[in-house]
Formats: sequence, structure tokens, C-alpha cells
Amino acid sequence: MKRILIVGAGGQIGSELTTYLRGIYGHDRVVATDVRECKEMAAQGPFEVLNALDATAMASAVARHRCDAIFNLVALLSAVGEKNPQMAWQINMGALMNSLEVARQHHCALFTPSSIGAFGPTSPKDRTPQDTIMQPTTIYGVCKVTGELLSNYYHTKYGVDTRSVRFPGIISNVTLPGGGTTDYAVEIYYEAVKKGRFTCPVPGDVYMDMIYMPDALRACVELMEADPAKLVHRNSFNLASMSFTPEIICAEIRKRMPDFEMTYDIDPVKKAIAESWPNSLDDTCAREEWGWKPEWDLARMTDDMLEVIRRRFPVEVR
Ligand code: AKB
Repeated sequence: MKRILIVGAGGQIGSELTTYLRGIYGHDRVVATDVRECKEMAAQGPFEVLNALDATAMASAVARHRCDAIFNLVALLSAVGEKNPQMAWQINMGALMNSLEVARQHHCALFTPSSIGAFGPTSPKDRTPQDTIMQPTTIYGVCKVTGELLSNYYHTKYGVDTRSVRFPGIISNVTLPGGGTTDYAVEIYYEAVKKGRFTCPVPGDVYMDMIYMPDALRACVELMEADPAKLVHRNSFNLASMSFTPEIICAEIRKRMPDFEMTYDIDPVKKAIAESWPNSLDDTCAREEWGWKPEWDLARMTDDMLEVIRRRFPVEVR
């Protein structure tokens, strides 16, 4: 990758991936774009307002900046997708289709995240294999499975260098996620620091895979830089780091904040989604084909999240 276009750079992943990629490839070689103006990103390097549903505008940005790689981070997540499935399909698939076409026409590599949401209730629950039954019951999952198939199709049919990982819930402290089922695992840290209590929308005993942002960012680059000759799979690799329930993350926070309280107000949509997803993924193929290895576990991540958030909200520190 020499010059990179990021589409949907203003979201949870993009806001940190832009800085990360600029640190590796150079500030002026990473063009961040989003449907909304992002002043901080524009101050760091090239930024353009770009609607990913506008294929002509995307092609023009790739041509003008002579990009050879695209990161398509546009996504309406699982819980919000259920509120407007038609719009979720339009945005998720529209941005992907445009990215694939622009990548094909301009000879770019393309990274598009998939998700644990690509699996469903009929997939094996524990250590879900790389290649297995994928019958998701959310529109988000339907988009992810279709996106994986379409990306593989563009690779076989046109030779487009498409690559992807099935991200677990991503936990981060720069930009809040929005509309996801795993968002609780980010919100809990903010609420712990700001209020000392958290109302959890997901049942206390539901396991889901999670990953800390530094590992997620490293995974994107390691996969995109991997030797293509070693890749048996492409779209999309199971990625695992840690798996826990709300009760487990709550207990981890309580070790550092004994007065922290968690109650439940279950959101039926999030409950149904969470229960339909795997408890944990088997990421052997990512480990074998491109050397994936997570560095963060729940304890270390909890220390870091609480420290960073406390620094940001010093007055409310408990
Ligand atoms: C969501 O909860 O929708 C996302 C995901 C796991 O893909 N964070």
C-alpha cells in the first residue's frame, strides 16, 4: 500500500485507523473521507467530504490522489440496522459495491470489515470455525455474508485484491461506536468513570467476542501487508482476541472500582442479536495464513480504558 483512501473515516474504526495508517505510511499518503466534515482529520492530512454512495466521486478521489488501496469502513451496525433494514442494505451494500467497482477500475486493493454478525443461530456456538454455516438473522449479518461472497467474487472474477476480517465487538476510547450490539462493552467503561454505575442492555450471561482497538488496527495492516501467496482465505478471516459476558466485564471493573454497580434494562432487539451470535470464534486460519496474534486481554484493556477515560473526564473521577 502506497497511497490509501479511507471511506467512512469519521466512524469508530476510521477515526483511529486514519491516524494509525498516517503514522505508518505518511500523513499525506492517507486520504480520509467521510460524509461529514471532520476538522481534526483534515488538520492532520488530506481530507474530503465524500458520500460513499456516489461512485463517481469515489473514483475521482482515488484517481486524483493516485490511491492503490481503499479501506471501506462505511457501515450501519446490527442494532440500528434492524430499525431500518432497507436503509441498512442500501448503505452497507451500496458503499461496498462502489468500493469494489472503483477498486476494479483503478487497480486498488480493498479492505472491508466483516463481523461476528455474519454468523447466526445455526452456526456452531463455541470456537466457531472459519468455514461453517452462515445464516445470520439480522440485515447487518445478511449484508456481511453477501459482502464476503461479493468480495471473493471480485477477487476470482477480476483479480481484485480484496481482503477482510470478521471483527468482534471493537472496544475503543476515541470515538464511540453507534448502533451496535457490542456497544455496551465500550459504554460500560465511560459510565463507570462518569457515574459509577451502568445499565446494561444485554443479558448478563451472553458471551460475545471482543477486541481492543490497538489489536484491531494492527490486524488491518498485517492482513493488507500479508504475502498473497500465503492466503488461502480472503473474505473474511475469523479474528479472535477475548470473549466475555457483561457479568465478567463488570467483575473486572469492580476489581478496580469496588463500588461500581451494574443493573439491567434488557433491549429485546440487542438480546436477540447477541444470543444469535457465536460465543467465541476460532481464528486458527488468521494465525496460520498471516500470523495473527492478539496482544491485549480483558485485564490489560480494562486498566488502559479506565486510565484513558479518567484522564479525559478528570472532574468526574471517582
Ligand atoms: C455490532 O455490534 O453491530 C458490531 C459488530 C460486532 O459488528 N460492533
